[in-house]
Amino acid sequence: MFDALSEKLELAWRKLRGQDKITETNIQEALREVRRALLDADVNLQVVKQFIEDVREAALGSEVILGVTPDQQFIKIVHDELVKVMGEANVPIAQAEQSPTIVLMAGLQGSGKTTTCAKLALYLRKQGKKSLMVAGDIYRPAAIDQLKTLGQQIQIPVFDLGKADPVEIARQGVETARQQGYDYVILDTAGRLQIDLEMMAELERIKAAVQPHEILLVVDAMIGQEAASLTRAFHERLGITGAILTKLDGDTRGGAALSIRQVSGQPIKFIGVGEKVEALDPFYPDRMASRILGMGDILSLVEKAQEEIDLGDAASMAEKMMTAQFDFTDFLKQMRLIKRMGSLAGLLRLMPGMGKISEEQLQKGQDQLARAEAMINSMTPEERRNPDLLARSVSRKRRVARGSGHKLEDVSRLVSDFQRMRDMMRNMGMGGGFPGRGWGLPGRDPSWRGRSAASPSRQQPSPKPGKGGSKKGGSNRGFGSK
Ligand SMILES: Nc1nc2c(ncn2[C@@H]2O[C@H](COP(=O)(O)OP(=O)(O)OP(=O)(O)O)[C@@H](O)[C@H]2O)c(=O)[nH]1
Ligand SMILES: [Mg+2]
Repeated sequence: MFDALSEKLELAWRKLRGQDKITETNIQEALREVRRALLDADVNLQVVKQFIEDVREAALGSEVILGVTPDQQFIKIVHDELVKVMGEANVPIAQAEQSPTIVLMAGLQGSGKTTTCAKLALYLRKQGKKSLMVAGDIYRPAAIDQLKTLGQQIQIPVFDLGKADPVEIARQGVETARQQGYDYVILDTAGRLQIDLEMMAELERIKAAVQPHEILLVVDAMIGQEAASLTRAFHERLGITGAILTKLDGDTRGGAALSIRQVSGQPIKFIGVGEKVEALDPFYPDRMASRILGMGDILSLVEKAQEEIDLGDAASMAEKMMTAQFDFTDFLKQMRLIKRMGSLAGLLRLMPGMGKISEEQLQKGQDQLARAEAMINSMTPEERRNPDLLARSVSRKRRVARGSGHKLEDVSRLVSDFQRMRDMMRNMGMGGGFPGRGWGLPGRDPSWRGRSAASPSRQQPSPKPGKGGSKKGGSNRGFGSK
């Protein structure tokens, strides 16, 4: 799901990639792409306008984060704003002080009300709560049977009075639940093709009669743009307390999720993700934001980078790289940092576009790093500081090979790769192509970091900004990757 939206947004990130920081100018275009993507995804225009303004403000006011690139940082900002629009945290279903908690389902025809009654009852049972479902749709011929069948399937009782007055059915259903000690009573109601006044009036009467604790608007995610006006109409008449967004498993464009909260101020509480009765999940704004952005889990990468990277360490590493003093000891540090941040496989999966990397490729990369580490561990401290010692001496290389259980040519390749990379850094006057590059780790782009607000005292006269850092394909150039 949300594929269309995330593909569009991918463009926005791409435009920021290779830039060295977020500025008024380069953000213009990225914002335009975000705007277009959201509109294409059927997000309501008003919602989009407000959203873009919020993102612009947040982006321009943001501090550079060490170890992540501007596009990654921008994604994080957009993500955080999405989370804000959708309501920060999950809001659980109401629980009345005195049982039963009365839940009224409302929504258009076919939005999933009846199915969701059963899903909710099942969900609540897993929380140890007993529910009674009430068949309040007397208009559609098979509606009562549909609810009963679902009830049998999950062994949840259904209260019905056949084709009686829906208000009376609701009243008696609630009364029965009260007498029989149910925790929840879930009222199914009739849907209509359009938001018609009669249906609203009936819902209002039911509301007045039973005073529900929870009025949940069931919205089919596929209605996109329409979600805004639908939500408004129901909220004005009925005062909804929340929403359930259904059919998110289908090929939807996701816009509805953004509109509901914005328009009503009420949270989405659950999402329907399939036809089966088990297919109901609590709604988490942050997860939904990640899904909309389709960026794997790049946000946790940014957060990890924020947490894990020792700022001082990163800055001195950058200095070393600029003066090409980077040695095997630093390399080892970098690798340990990668390890601390989780497995290489895990890390790569967090990267946009890396989701499809094969298990085999991942394993290979991981093995290569492990091999390099083993070899470096077999070096003397002197050799680590001065890789040229190894380059000049076959017997040293042979010792390292033996000590680490590798072949002589493995060690030779590690050393020559390392030297080549260091020469390259020296030539550019700055870092490039060492492990960690392209993974958003320190050293990715020292010129950017050099200007970081977090280390003003370490500012360097920035050498040819971005050159090494923006070249494509560098991340494949690590040790032993030939
Ligand atoms: N794929 C998918 N299908 C769903 C979901 N929720 C409901 N459906 C399907 O949508 C169709 C309509 O669901 P109902 O529960 O009958 O909808 P309703 O709102 O009660 O419809 P009316 O009673 O006619 O107003 C059924 O075929 C359900 O199986 C969902 O989350 N995912
Ligand atoms: Mg129904």
